[in-house]
Amino acid sequence: MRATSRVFVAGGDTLAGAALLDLLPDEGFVNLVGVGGDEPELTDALAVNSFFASERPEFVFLVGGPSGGIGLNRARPADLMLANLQITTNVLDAAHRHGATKLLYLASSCAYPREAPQPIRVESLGTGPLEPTSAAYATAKLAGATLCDAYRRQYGCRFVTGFPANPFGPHDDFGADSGHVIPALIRRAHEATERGDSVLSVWGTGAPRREFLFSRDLASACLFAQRWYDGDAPLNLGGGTVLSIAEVARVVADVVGFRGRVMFDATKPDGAPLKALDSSVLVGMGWKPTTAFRAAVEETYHGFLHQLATEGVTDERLAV
Ligand code: GFB
Repeated sequence: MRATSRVFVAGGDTLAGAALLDLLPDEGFVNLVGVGGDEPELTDALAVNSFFASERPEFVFLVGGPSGGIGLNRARPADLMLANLQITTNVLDAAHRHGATKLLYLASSCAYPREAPQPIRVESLGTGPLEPTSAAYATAKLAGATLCDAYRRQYGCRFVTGFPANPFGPHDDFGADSGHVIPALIRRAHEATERGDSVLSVWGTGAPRREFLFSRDLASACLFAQRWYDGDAPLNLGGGTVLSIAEVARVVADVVGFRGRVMFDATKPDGAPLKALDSSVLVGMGWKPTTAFRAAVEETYHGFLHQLATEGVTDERLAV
């Protein structure tokens, strides 16, 4: 990649996309195409095709497509699956037709089998049943990864799939029911503090463990992979912090200033018991995350306060 390469972030309004659009100019890239209102509607095949025909992006980050936490996955599996399938097929097809030099596709760690040995290696893909709460979305992500591989095999396209650890950051969806655990808890802890509640309710038992990756670190991992990785195998994008949900809740409560009690609501689903990625290939190539977990939660809380003060925080954004 050169500073003048034409770079397209497909999904610039998502958590990972917004972080990439912040990072790329800082890294000297001066030719970003399809930014803001210029990004085509990714579910519209004709719009995506004509965008690629006119703008001819050379390097593509395919990070678009709606996603959400366990609540959204249970409430809207069809919407999540359909939009992700449409976006992935549209963008991969257009990138192939119009000769993009390279594409990085961001899948999701929920595409791994629920019972995969931990930390999860890419060899575990397709070896067992998916976590049922997110199986529809995960199947769309698996299809995307398989399609990248198929284009690689059939046409020699340099399409690479990355599997990120659970991302979070300032541009998150802070919907109390739709968001992932960190933004949802930030929202609820903030509102509980404002009301002077004595109890903060956390879904599930608090025992599940997740590997978390700050969105700026995820963007940096994506750029690193785009620049330096061109293997046939997908690449895990992790190396972040593995914490239990109870530990996460304590950090969030502390950052937000919630002084009451944290209670676990075991009537809500836990999801997978543990998800941590084996990112030894990426780390072995010289990449590692740089943001400490607490500092990342603080920055995410500032992102929430900013969203609250500007656009307001909606309850179901259906975006990454
Ligand atoms: O973030 P989350 O929805 O991601 O949930 P998953 C992680 C854990 O946090 C689960 C608990 O054990 C939840 O029960 N949790 C506690 C909460 N309080 C809350 C809360 O207020 N909101 C949420 N959302 N969780 C997602 C997949 O699963 O992982 C997506 O559903 C995506 O498809 C994403 O792949 C990376 O790791 O369980």
